[in-house]
Parts: sequence; structure tokens; C-alpha cells
Amino acid sequence: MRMYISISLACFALLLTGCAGTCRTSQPGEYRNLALNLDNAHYPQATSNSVCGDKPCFAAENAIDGNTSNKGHGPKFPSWGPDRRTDLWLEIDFGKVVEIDKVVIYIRADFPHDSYWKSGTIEFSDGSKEKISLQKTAEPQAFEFSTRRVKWLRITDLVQDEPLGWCGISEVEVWGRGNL
Ligand SMILES: [Ca+2]
Repeated sequence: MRMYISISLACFALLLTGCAGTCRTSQPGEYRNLALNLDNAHYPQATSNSVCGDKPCFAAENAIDGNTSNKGHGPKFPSWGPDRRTDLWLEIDFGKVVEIDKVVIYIRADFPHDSYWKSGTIEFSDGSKEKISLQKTAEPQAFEFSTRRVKWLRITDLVQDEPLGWCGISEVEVWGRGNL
């Protein structure tokens, strides 16, 4: 019996130690990147209307996986990489109502292979919209706006120069508070 209790206590201690190293739960009201989905589980979810060649390295969820490396394309630099179209959208669904006030976008910056979108619109589930202007840079581009409560947002109206080149988004961060 004593050995059983000792083993049980040791297992419990291991569980606690392991959890302390890997588990992270957000605190109520914590200001954080609400789009981040490290294991592609449940919400938040990223979807789009175009993925080049239906390849995993160009899938929408690459835009919220926490990997901001954007100076290449393909399997070593996963991104949301759509076809060359003018009707594109990338949607991030939080699965619940959250309070947000900032979007940070890392465009894919594998220049000169990549072109870039000069502008776009962020549409919110509350019906509001924000116009954004993007720069040709690998650096993060932040867009702050008045606080709003939304369940999802959609980046669309993406405009680039003609003829259309390859454009992508490596990461989107959406900052705010999720536990309202
Ligand atoms: Ca990414």
C-alpha cells in the first residue's frame, strides 16, 4: 500500500510539473493575441476562399499558427497563399464574442517572388469596417481602431498592382480580451 501511495504521489508530481511546463490558460481580461491557434484545434479558426493548389503550406490556418517567418514561401515558410484573384477573403472566427482593438499583419515578403497588397478592408461581424493600407515590408504592420465586440473578422478587398502577382499573409494577430 505504501509503495502504491508513493508511486501515485510521484505520478501526481510529474503531472503537475509537466502541466506547468506546457499548459497556459488565459487570465480573465488578459490582453493578448486572440487569433493565435498553436494546434489548429477548435477556435479560433481561419478560412478563406482560395488556397493555391490546395497545398497545406498555403492554407488559411497558417495565418494564425504563431509562425511569423515571412521571407520565403512554400513548405519552409507556411503562409496563407491564395491564387492570383481580386475577390479574396481571409476570415478569422473566434467562436465567441471577443473585444478587440488592434490587428497586426505580417505579409509574406519573399520579394521579388512576391508582390504585395497595397490596401484592404477589415470587415467585422458587428457590421463595421476599417480600411487599411499595407506597405511592402517584412515587418509587422499594426492597425489600431476603436474597441468593438465581434465574433469574427474578415480581411478582404485586397488590392495589388496589375498584372496580379503572388501575394500571401504569413500571420495575423488580433489583439484584445476574450474572457468578457
Ligand atoms: Ca503563420
